[in-house]
Amino acid sequence: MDRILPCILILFLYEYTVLLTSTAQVIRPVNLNNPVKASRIDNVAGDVSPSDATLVAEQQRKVIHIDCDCFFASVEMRENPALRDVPIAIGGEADRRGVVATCNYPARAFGVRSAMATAQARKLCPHLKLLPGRMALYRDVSARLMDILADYALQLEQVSVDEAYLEIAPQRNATAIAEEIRQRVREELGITVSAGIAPNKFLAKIASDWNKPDGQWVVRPAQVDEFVAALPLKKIPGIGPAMEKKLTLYKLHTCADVRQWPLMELVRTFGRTGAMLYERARGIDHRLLNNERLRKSVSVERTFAQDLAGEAHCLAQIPQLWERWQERVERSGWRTSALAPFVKVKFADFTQTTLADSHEEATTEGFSRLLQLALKRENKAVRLLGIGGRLPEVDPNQLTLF
Ligand code: TTP
Ligand code: MG
Ligand code: MG
Repeated sequence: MDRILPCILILFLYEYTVLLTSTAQVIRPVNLNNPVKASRIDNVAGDVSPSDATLVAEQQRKVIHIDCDCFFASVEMRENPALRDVPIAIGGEADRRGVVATCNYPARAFGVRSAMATAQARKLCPHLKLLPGRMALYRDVSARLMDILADYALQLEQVSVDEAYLEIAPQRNATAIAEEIRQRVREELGITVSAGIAPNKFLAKIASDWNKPDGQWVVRPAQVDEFVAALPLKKIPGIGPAMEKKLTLYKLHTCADVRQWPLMELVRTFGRTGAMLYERARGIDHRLLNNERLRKSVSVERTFAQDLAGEAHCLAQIPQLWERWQERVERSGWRTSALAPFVKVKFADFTQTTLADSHEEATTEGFSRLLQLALKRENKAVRLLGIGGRLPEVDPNQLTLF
């Protein structure tokens, strides 16, 4: 019996790791639009003082961190809305010494948490409803989420199954983008996410937790100092329970406490973590986004308030979809001519069909032809229409050729 617990734990951790590695498929294309990378290139060229250029670029950075709210549980609640108001957890059964992968917010009100033994969770919340988990479904939702995020990002770094960083162009309105992302995820995926907006990854990650669930928080450059000062050190990614204990021995609890220590002292006492703490305590994080996900398509879709009946009404939607699609293609950096068009139709009874033709042109006429064919498949009213273009299959190593 004693062997079962480690086995279940390992199984869970294994699934979790597989999930992360399989979804975080990454490439590194050269993106000259990225202001941060561009500034580094300037530095190498020696046109400007390196420190000045880096400083300006970093102050201008706009990073958004997105994290799903109680991710596995959210997907389960979407699949069965009756679960929304009852405490649920995803995990192994208590009699098999299972652990909780996650739980919804009603369960959290009872103190149930991720990685807690299910037996303990049941003690805290006797009417907890336990679900076994559906990894394939979560993986699918995760991939769709990343597709949505890719529409807005100059660079995208997926860090786990339910979270990612986006670097957006400094001149764009990050608050509005985060709002749009959250709304699209709600409408298209049926789950909620929270967002943090800040000049760097560290602050964006902390900020996305600030107004969770279903919220967002902005840390503007002028607010960084104040935002960070009261932050407990255990909130800093990379500070685990052991390091927290050690910091407490030195009476270090918040970032303001750390600021009292000279860099050398921090490094002597805490090694590399000390150097990291010196920067984070001042809201500094130079890390760039280092992964960009290879996206597979660029698409837009619209769900209608009232179902559309008849081909003519559906075709009349193409110009508007086309306009939105063009904007998105432009943002993605691809050219329309490189994309193989497809249309998606969801009917009133929620069945759906997708029709693609790599020989068809991605033009309004091309999409109209595809749509006419797709509509012939079913004689039903239409609930949703989408158009999109698939990217050519490329070897990631060859991507710099494009
Ligand atoms: P998290 O983002 O850490 O947690 P969460 O999305 O469930 O809740 P929150 O609203 O606080 O962000 O993890 C994402 C998913 O990863 C989570 O839904 C289930 C899975 N997971 C595990 O399987 N084991 C774990 O120990 C943790 C922390 C998460
Ligand atoms: Mg989450
Ligand atoms: Mg997460």
